Amino acid sequence: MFQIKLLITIVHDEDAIDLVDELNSKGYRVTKLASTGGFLKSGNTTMITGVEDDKIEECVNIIKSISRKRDKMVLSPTPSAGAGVYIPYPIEVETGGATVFVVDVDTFIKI
Ligand code: 2BA
Repeated sequence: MFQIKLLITIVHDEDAIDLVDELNSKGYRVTKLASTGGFLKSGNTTMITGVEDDKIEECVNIIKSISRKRDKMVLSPTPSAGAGVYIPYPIEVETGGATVFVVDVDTFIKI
């Protein structure tokens, strides 16, 4: 008997539509949520996908094939130390391809 898992996937906004299209075309249902990264304070996309556990590998492979890593220059979110003065400095941050959580689902009900 299959167990349902929930994939929670955080991707770059620019990859989101392609990923939804590809998952849908392979028969997966997706809910797409606008989200914000806590560190960069910029938009990203969170997708929730309910799948049977034997499909996790295929789903993760689809996510891998679409999601690209990106380097981004940002101002440091934490101040450099010194005399109470906030001096932002640029840092390079690598984001994505994707952050994926696989979560057990206790019960799945469709009405
Ligand atoms: P953000 O929190 O905006 O983080 C963007 C990128 O900044 C991260 O990329 C990572 O490279 C860097 N970063 C995050 N926190 C950092 C810190 N405390 N110090 C130094 N660098 C830091 P990713 O790891 O690819 O994460 C992309 C987005 O996925 C995150 O956006 C966040 O929205 C989500 N995410 C990643 N890991 C998560 C986790 N364990 N729990 C919840 N959300 C997570």
